[in-house]
Amino acid sequence: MNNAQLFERAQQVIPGGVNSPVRAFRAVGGTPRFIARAQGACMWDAEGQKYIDYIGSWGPMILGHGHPAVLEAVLSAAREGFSYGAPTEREVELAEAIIAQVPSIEQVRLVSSGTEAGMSAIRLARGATGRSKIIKFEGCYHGHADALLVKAGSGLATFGHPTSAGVPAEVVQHTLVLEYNNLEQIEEAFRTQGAEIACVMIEPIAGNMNFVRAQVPFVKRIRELCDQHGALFVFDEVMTGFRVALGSAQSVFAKAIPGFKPDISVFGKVIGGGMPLAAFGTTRQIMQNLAPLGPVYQAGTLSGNPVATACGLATLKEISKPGFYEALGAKTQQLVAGLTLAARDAGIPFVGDSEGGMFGFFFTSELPQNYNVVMATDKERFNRFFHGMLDRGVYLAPALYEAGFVSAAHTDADIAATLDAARAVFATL
Ligand code: HOZ
Repeated sequence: MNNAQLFERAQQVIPGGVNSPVRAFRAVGGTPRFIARAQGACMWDAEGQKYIDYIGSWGPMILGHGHPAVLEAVLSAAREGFSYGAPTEREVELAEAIIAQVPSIEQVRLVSSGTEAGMSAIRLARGATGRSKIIKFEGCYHGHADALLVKAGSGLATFGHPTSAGVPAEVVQHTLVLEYNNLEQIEEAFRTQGAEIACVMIEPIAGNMNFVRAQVPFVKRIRELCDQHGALFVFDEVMTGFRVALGSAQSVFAKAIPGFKPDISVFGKVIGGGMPLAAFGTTRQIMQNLAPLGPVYQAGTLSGNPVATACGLATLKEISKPGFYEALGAKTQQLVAGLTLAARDAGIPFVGDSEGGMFGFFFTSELPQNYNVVMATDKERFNRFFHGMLDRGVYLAPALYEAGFVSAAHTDADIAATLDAARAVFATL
């Protein structure tokens, strides 16, 4: 069956034909590609068409597809059993491996998805502080837990509105949504409601509005405000964790803000190496609130799954090798610089940015600082670029609002082929 036939068939039995909305290509139009297999930096669809993959399963595949050491670890773990519902040594090893790279956390709880980790982090923050209110930022996505599917209210004094049907207004009444990188709003929120705020949750580099960095003074000030008011600072590193640096985005901010640490960190994607695995972690003291030690409940049948932990551990072992992030970061920068140059040569307004193996680009002339500015960039041009690249065998994220990912398996030839394709497409825009 070809992609169109598979999509038609899928729509009969799966809503929209997909198990996660962005895969349906609604933002860019056209027929989603049904992927048959992947190896290294490439994927092949049901029609045998090859693509250079810059999604990498939306972040996890930092080593590329089918890395031999990871594959071997997964196959060997699978032979020993898929799931036990009982503790294993490998979970301990993975927890130790995560903690070893992230000085802000002393303990982690392993779960199965970023949504679960984010939701549990919020519950933990509320349980530990005894407070209800949480602050998030417009354009940051923290999974699809009810309390986090919120858009900004009409003013700072008003709490947000649900962004999904099925989420009662009462459920989001404790969620305050502020503008990303807006210092005045966060100051005002703490000045008026500081004693009630359990936590501030942020994507330190937002990967769900393409690629937008939280500015250093913004992060620094949130840290100070949380400390002054007894609120917890939650870094959602589901995308950035072990992706932008071995120490994750918090290590990048710690370079600019000496001693900087968030209180709670949320991980997913890379730590599972492509298997369903995520985690949240913090100090031993805050973690004491979690069941079975404390009153904050959290559990999961597949949490710490033996095959997923094998995949995660093998991945962490590879990415911990000296020089890994230097090479990955250089390759990603080479891609973004090449795209920027090609766009400039074609006279097209274009800006890009990257950190480690994560990147983004916009059809506009200045890097956006918040969601509204991202929304004002040239979406039609992005969509034409996306399809032009796809037709030439380059698979970018099928929406302007998503970050891109480079893997260690991308070769210089892959980057060169991508830039050749981009030059050809820019000429048509
Ligand atoms: N959460 C991803 C978008 N930021 C989509 C994941 C997927 O469709 O696989």
